[in-house]
Amino acid sequence: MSYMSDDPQSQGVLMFPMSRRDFMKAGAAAGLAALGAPAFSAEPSAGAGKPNLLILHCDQLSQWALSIYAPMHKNTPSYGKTLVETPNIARLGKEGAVLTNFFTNSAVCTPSRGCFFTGRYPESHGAYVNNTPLNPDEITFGEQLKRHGYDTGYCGKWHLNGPPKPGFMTPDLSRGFDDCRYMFNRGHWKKIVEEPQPDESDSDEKEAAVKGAASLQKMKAHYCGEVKCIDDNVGRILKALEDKGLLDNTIVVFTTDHGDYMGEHGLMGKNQWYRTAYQIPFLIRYPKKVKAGAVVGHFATNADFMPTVLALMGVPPSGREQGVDASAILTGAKVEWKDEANIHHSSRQGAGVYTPEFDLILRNNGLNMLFDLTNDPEEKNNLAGDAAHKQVFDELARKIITHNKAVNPEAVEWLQAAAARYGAPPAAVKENKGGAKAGAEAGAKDRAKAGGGKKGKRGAAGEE
Ligand SMILES: [Ca+2]
Repeated sequence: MSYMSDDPQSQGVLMFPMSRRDFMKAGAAAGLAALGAPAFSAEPSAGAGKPNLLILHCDQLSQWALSIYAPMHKNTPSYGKTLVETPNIARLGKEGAVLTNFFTNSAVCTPSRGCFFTGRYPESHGAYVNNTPLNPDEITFGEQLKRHGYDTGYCGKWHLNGPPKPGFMTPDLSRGFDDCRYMFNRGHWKKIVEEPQPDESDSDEKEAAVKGAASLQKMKAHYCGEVKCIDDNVGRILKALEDKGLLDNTIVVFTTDHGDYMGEHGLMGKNQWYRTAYQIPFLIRYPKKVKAGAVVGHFATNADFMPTVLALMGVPPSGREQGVDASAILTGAKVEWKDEANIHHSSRQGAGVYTPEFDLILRNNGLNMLFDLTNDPEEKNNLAGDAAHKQVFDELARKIITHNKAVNPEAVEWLQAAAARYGAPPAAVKENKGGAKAGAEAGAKDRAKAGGGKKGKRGAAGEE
């Protein structure tokens, strides 16, 4: 997680009707300043009735790290505690909607961002693993908004242009985001200043097994400090928009590319198989269409974002999107809705589906994973191979295969083979680390193919 006020990798995406300059000057000045770019100053835009769009897109931010979400995880005591107060981010949820079941389709940087910006799944948009560029013919929502009269801009990390680091972008590379002066491809530049605090940690033995409770506590403290920094600057952005009279005509979205394991399952980082790195924050404020205080429990994913936000803005989709328009679940309209999130691991050795009751991951090594969320919300007891759950396993496996036939046909053969291995011994937690190793190895091959960088300290197919 990496969004800091004095940190050039801080993230944000800006879309404005009519006059980008005026909006940047008037509305997003504090936001840009918070994002590490210079402030602008001038008069507000008339806006011509069309909504502005401001996206605050953090890197590696877990739901449990935000105070509006933490109480919603009361059934998962390993991460259902408020560790840091984030009132400004909470304001977006109180004055707009908070989505409790919003997921990334892939829990690592590049593929997640590809889904978010194109509305397509990783193997379809081409950026399925870190440091691999989008296919040349992908259309981002930035490009689509530009085609429909919007001025567009992007500040911060992009990570969809291959290996260059930092790789400052130019308009010919920026995929529809015209103002790309402060848009760079990848890299993390954190600045953390420690101030000793009283020990209020209740780290458990499992966490201690990761690196030692003291070390974990320190990492959590750093993480929460960065989260607080983000929240302070979200407050500055909202105040600036409010002061200029632009807030209510601006769709403000706050989300991230993926979450962060902080000791859960004995893991650190992301890009594994468990839900907590995939179930991410998503808040949206737009009082003209989104009712204040709405808590939306329906499932939606990054691949749904582009068709959804375009629908809210009255702009047609590009026609290439694979995700679905979820605007009805935000506006409260009655709609038939399928509560499923499709998961694509960047190793291309695992694919899954999350549902309200069960999560299933099919893996090419046969170590499938099935969890009963009702009775095991922290996903500690793998039921793959359990005779009593064969019916639900088969049903979910069919969903995974059907989805992948449409968006990732190369995987269908091994997915069918994995689904047929129902009798295989269930994967224990330590075996999952083996899975992570397999993922890291596959990711390393992919990076080599893409000309990418070194394996990150925490392994598992890249560290961004
Ligand atoms: Ca990331």
